[in-house]
Amino acid sequence: MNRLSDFMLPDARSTFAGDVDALFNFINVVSLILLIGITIAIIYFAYKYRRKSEDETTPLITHNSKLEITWSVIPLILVIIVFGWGYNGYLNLTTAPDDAYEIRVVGKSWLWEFHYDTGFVSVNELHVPANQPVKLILSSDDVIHSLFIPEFRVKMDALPNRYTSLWFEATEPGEMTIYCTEYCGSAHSNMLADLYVHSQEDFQTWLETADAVDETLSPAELGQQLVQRQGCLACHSLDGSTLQGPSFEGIFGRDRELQDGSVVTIDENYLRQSIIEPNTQVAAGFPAIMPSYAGSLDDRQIDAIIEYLKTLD
Ligand code: HEC
Ligand SMILES: [Cu+2]
Repeated sequence: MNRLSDFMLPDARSTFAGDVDALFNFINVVSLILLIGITIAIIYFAYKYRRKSEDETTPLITHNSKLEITWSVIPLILVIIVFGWGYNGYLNLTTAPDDAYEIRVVGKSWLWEFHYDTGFVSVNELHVPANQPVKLILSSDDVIHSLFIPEFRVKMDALPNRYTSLWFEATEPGEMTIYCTEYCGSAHSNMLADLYVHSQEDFQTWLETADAVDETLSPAELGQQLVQRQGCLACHSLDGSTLQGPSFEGIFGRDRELQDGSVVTIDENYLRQSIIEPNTQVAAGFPAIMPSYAGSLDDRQIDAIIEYLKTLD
């Protein structure tokens, strides 16, 4: 924190973050003044009107109109200011400009998918242009999630079977973290995404090349990249530790006991099936919570992931 406007909050990096902070600071300062004033008055009156002798009687006071009107009207004015200011901010926050660039966001237990107008989908990675309004249209595949970008001061629930939206305009390029702020199950705290704010030209370049295949990568290298980018590591470790799902360490060729008690050897077909239709063969001792990647990974990408998993021994 190096400015008053950042008090208790991360750097403000969207066009309306300044407004949100100003209101937040106003409420804090007013509360502080009232707290100090009322505390001093209580201590002072307790001392001034203390009982001074045994036979002193309390005077009978029923009311004092001037005082009562003052202590009703001052808080009323403060509350009206906070309401008006907050309502105005709320309208700004909920009304996206018509020229906003739209991105579809889907929350799943436990990853974030971002769908761009080119058809490209990125997982746990959101790319946006700076100095241009961006509108996120959110929904959830399962339970309620909530998307939070602290630096932009925006947060919105992602609900199953209903769309919600939020918008922002980033003031400068940079990297930030997106959080899920609705407790959504055991890997809730891993449900993070990286936010990349590019300059407008860089964003166009990124969008045009995002789904281009890097021909210089070997299948295993492409697979490694996909496993990192598709959110697999939120649930699968590479070091043998058990997260939500079994570790990928030494996975290929291992025996796998399934929920129905049968034992299979993990081969290419098992891996492929696990990625496309995870719930048809659920590993014993694990919940059937893996999202299906059918439709979001093509054959070439699935082959690459299998090649990569084979190298992990
Ligand atoms: C939300 C958590 C989650 C994510 C994300 C996830 N998985 Fe899974 N995965 C699981 C769970 C839980 C299991 C075990 C239950 C089952 O077999 O369905 C599993 C099972 C598997 C298996 C079978 C492993 C074994 O030892 O039997 C493979 C292979 C697999 N996942 C691959 C992937 C890949 C590749 C990705 C990313 C493209 C991925 N998973 C993303 C949760 C997840
Ligand atoms: Cu969540």
